[in-house]
Amino acid sequence: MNSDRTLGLAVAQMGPVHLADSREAVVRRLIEMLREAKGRGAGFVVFPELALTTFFPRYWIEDQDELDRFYERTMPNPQVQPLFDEARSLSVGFYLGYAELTPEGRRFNTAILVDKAGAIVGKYRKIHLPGHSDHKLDAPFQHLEKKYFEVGDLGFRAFDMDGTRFGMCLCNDRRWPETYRVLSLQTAEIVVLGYNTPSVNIHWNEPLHLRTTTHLISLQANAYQNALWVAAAAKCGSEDGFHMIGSSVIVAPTGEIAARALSEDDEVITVQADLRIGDNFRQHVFNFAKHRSPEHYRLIVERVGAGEPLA
Ligand code: ING
Repeated sequence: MNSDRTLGLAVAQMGPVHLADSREAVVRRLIEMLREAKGRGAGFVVFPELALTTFFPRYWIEDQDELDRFYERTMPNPQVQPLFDEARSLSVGFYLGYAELTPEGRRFNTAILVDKAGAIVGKYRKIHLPGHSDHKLDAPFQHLEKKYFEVGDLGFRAFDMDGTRFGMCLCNDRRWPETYRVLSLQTAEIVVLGYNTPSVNIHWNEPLHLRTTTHLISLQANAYQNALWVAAAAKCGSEDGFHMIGSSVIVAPTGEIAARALSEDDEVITVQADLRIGDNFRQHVFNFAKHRSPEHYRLIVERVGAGEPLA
């Protein structure tokens, strides 16, 4: 039997971050949850997407300086440094989502992987940007990720950290099977992600419960189909009156939910994740080398939108 491969894994769900909340106040909340996770035996903590600010893509913002307030120009930076310092002193790694403004002026919805020594070992820029770029005057709120961010240019990559192979993604990426398959083809053992998911669908009258249902189906199915642990951290609750779903979860490679947040506030959930669970599924069920036939999957890469049946 291979050695003990247990990862003390935590998801730190965040309650609302309002427009008026400072980064300093948010970072204090993150540090508090990091300490709680450590106290419960976690060595790695997943924070949400865009964790440092309110979910600003809900607003139509024309003033560039006002919009730039929501982005980080450097990472770490003085506001976030206390989180890096505390994580290093507690020897805890973490995933953090934030809005990135590069020195060249490019904007991405970004996440980083930080190891127990406080070093950034991986970066990911969101590829599946949902929503729209036009101003929907009749909508109760906007979803302007296609206006405020570029499509990520770093691809889906797996990173080795503290003896475990991590994949990262962000929010809407979790709904696309390609995300997990590209990562599991790099032998990722765990995929970590943050999300901000509005309860209300601005495109059609979707029953509210379906937001949580489709969120869980996406994580559980893809965890099982790729023999992955999946840890997903919500920023949730009502941000200045705009509600987002919670249901942060840690899902095992069996597809089963190993832990789930119960509130819509700051809440830490933890699992002593046995990474060996994925081994059996990779060997006996989703043994890619043994069973896959990419010559029959070509449409997945060759086509963007759906088209005519193959001749
Ligand atoms: N939010 C939502 C998400 O993917 C969404 C947007 C919800 C798209 C439901 C489609 C269906 O959870 C972000 N930020 O991607």
